[in-house]
Amino acid sequence: MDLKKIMADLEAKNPGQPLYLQAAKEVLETIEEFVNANPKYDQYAIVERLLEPERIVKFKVTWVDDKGKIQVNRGFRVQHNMAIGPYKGGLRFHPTVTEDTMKFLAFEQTFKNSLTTLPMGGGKGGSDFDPKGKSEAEVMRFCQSFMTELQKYIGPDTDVPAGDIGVGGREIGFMFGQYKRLRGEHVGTLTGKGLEWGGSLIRPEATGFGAVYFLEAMLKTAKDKLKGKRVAISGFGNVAWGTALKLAELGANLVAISGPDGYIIDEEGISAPEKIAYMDELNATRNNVVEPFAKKFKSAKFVKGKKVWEVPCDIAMTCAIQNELDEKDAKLLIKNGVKYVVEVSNMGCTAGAVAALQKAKVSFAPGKAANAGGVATSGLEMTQNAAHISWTAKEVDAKLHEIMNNIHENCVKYGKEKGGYINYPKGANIAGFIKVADAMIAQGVAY
Ligand code: 2IT
Repeated sequence: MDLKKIMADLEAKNPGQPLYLQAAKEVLETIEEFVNANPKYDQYAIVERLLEPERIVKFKVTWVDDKGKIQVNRGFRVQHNMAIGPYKGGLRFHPTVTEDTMKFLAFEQTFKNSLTTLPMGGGKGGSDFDPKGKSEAEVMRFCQSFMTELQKYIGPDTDVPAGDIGVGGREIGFMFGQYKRLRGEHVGTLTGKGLEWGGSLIRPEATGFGAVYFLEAMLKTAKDKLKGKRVAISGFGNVAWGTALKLAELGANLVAISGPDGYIIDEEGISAPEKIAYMDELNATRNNVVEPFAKKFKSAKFVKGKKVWEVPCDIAMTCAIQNELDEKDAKLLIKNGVKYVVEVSNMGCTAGAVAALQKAKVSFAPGKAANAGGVATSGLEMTQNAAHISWTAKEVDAKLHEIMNNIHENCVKYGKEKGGYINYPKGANIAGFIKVADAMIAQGVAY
């Protein structure tokens, strides 16, 4: 493959989409050598085909706010690749959502879902709707309007959305209700459902649990231990919450969490059940501020307007949003002795940050590997729905753990370099690519 030419064509075809170009470039640079060593991929133009989403649906979402004013938002669903299973991926409601955001996330999702070992293709959707400050009735009206359009394009064997930033159990409930009303079917078209109506145990915790299982595997490979390690994470949403729960259970010392308003440092550690439960409570308000945490717990201090990456730590985990850790942050973390950086948000680090971390031989896990536990557990929810059964928490957790260990093994298999350093992004991208690429070849020139 001619990387330069492919990137130049991609830039020309996708003007004003820096996130998509960033995600694509990272993958292309890491699979180049592998693709060139296996000529069948060029022969079938797999790379060029993977760079074009199979379908992008873009639609208008109108709704009436509590004051009776009509609001207009944009809705999206990017159906990126269906080679190994129905499109699968979350819905994000956040003011930063654009077609670019959706395309990068759907592209990442295809590789991530392939890594899970489960039969799921890649998709992503969402809206620029901002849940901040909206009443429950407004959120419900928005979700109903959004689903009225989206339902034309999804189904349990075609495309199965779930949550992401701004979309939790409440929003999935409103959307599921509307889907059921319009289609007259109670099926597993959405994951992240409530337990009483088709949801899976452990799904709310799964992204964070999976990331910590992945981290444990990284530590084990480096002959190191999680217990007592000083950890800083960004965010206080669903993903940060699950991460904090598992870190506490395994004896790590979580000292910092963050929000868009600044960060919280708590030298007593954020491991007490009431502290972690309060993260979830704060998130549920959708007010996007972490400051109240310091008002509630005496040992916690709020640092306004600063990034959490200035806190000295052994382990840093991004649990908020894309590009939240940049090159400057990476260099400060390195200076302060960081050993492991785990992307739990999708593309949490900028390309400059990843390069700096790898140059300093910091062990770095990309989101598509480390955060795959969320979608993997969604895959387990789909299986339970299709078979009309429900597994126990222990059963789901054991499967999740096994999946994360498997992803880690695959990263090591394809990412281990001569000196022993593990290039996790390379390993994840190659392992994810192989399954999708080979399925595309087997299925002929379909997409
Ligand atoms: O980024 C992700 O993998 C998710 N938001 C979860 C997607 C899913 O289908 O559970």
